[in-house]
Amino acid sequence: MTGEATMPGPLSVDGERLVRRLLELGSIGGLPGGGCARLALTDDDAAGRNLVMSWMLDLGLDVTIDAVGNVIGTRAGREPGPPVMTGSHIDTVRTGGFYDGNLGVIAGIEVIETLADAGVTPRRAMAVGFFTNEEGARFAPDMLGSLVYAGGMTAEQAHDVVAIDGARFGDELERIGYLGGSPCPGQAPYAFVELHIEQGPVLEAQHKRIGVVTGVQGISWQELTITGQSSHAGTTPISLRHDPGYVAMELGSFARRLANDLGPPQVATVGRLQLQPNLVNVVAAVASMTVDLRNTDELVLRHAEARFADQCVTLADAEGVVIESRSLARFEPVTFDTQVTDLIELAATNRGLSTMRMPSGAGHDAQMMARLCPTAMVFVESVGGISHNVTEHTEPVDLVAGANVLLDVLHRLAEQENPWLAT
Ligand code: HGY
Ligand code: MN
Ligand code: MN
Repeated sequence: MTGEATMPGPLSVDGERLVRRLLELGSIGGLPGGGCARLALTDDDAAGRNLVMSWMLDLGLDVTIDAVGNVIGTRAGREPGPPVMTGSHIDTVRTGGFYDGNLGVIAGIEVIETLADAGVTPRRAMAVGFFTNEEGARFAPDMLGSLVYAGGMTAEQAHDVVAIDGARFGDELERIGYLGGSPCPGQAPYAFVELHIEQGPVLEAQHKRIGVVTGVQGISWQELTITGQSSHAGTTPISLRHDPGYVAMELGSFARRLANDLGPPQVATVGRLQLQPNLVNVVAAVASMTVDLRNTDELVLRHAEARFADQCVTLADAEGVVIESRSLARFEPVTFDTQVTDLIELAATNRGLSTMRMPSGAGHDAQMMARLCPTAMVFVESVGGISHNVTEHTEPVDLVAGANVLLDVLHRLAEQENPWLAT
């Protein structure tokens, strides 16, 4: 690694301001039993966007909005050139917590504000962004905004995506006032580092403070529409049925058996399942379901997809139903830049924080930004490994520790000579 092996000086973030903003943002779309719901491009998402943008503008950042609603705030450096960038997302799932995505955005603002408060203007510009529709819960695929930013989809294609509630992406973006004029793909940053909660049980189980994220596992989402024959639940003999509800449940249990058969890190999830007409005494006419398959190994993921597809053919033949599959998202595993992961490990160690290297089970905007520049992620612990659940929690001490590691890494990247030359 060229350049000095030390990290910047003893600056630290304002932990009280960081936590206060997380709770303030979390109150938007707040749910009665705790947690929050800000599905992408809803009015609650718009309110969250407005609040975070106000913090960026109050900080004096140059704020841009692009053609899919990605919002980026930039503070100029001493020299011209691409910014060191951080960020994440502020849209949530329907049963979201206060930290998934939000931490990376608010910590990014906090880092820039801490440097500005200290009168420090790094060599390179620094930028913090929130990307549209990272969750993919309302519009598929997930990471849609950062995918467009990185050139993996056009803004026009994104505008025509239809939500699970029938709304069109471009119409909703315009309705909430976030159809911006900045071009897509976006500017390639000098480097991208994302702080995020782990959302899993590993850091807690291993008693480690900081996750040095080495990459993101591959993701395969498909939506199945299973069409059979609706009939009377009492009079129709089993041998004469063409029951999509039965097939859907068989496929759901097959997915679990497949994951167990392949072993970790293979996972399989049926997150959505709907029957029509969904009545107690009617054999369903149609079943629709989603299947989420993930693995860190692309070949094993393809093998899992193939075995699942074979099971669909077998069941469709046996039950006399028709199964149509539509891909909602398909991203191969991503490996992050080792120079950036080394910096994260050094920064955490210099702050006396224990670390471990680990892949991410969840998808993140960083996996898209890795297409543009050297990229990596910082994880902090999720209590009980719980996320995508209103009880999601990360202790303030860990929120602040993660933000300080982010501060040191971004500051180092913003000051260093060009380290991307071969060492
Ligand atoms: O699905 C995911 O992994 C992410 O939360 N979008
Ligand atoms: Mn997230
Ligand atoms: Mn999420």
